[in-house]
Amino acid sequence: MRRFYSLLATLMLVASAAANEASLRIDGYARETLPGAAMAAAYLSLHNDADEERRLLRVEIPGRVDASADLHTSEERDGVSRMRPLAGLAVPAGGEVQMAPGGVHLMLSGLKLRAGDTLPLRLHFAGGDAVDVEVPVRSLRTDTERDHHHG
Ligand SMILES: [Cu+2]
Repeated sequence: MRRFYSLLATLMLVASAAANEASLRIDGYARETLPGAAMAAAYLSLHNDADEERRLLRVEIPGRVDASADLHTSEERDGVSRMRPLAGLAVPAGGEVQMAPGGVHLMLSGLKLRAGDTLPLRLHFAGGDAVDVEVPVRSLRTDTERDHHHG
C-alpha cells in the first residue's frame, strides 16, 4: 500500500510539472559570437498562460559546465549603457516578458556560436521546475537596429 501511495505521489508530481511546462511558451534566439569575442547574448520571450507568476531563477547550458548563461539587464544612464546581473526574472500571470537588445538578455560566455547553430538552454524556475528549450543562432549581419551593447 505504501508503495502504491509513493507511486501515486510520483505520478502527481510528474503531472504538475507537465502542466507547468505547458503553461509556459518560450522562444527566442541567440546571436553569433563575433571573431575573437568571448561573449554573446541570447534573447528569449516567455509567455505565461498560467494564473500564477513564474519566476525564472537561472539558466544553464545542458552538458556544458565550461559555458554559462547569465541573466543580465542593461540600462542607459547619462548616455552610457551599463549592465548588471539580475537575481531573477518574473513572468506575470497571463503575461509575457520579452528580452531585447539594450534591455534584459542572457549573457553567454564560453561558447562559439555560428549562425545556423542551435543553442540548447535549460531554464530553472522557482518551485524547482526546469524547462528545456532550443533557440536558433542568428547572424549579426541580419540585425537592422543599431546596438552598442557588446552582446
Ligand atoms: Cu550582459
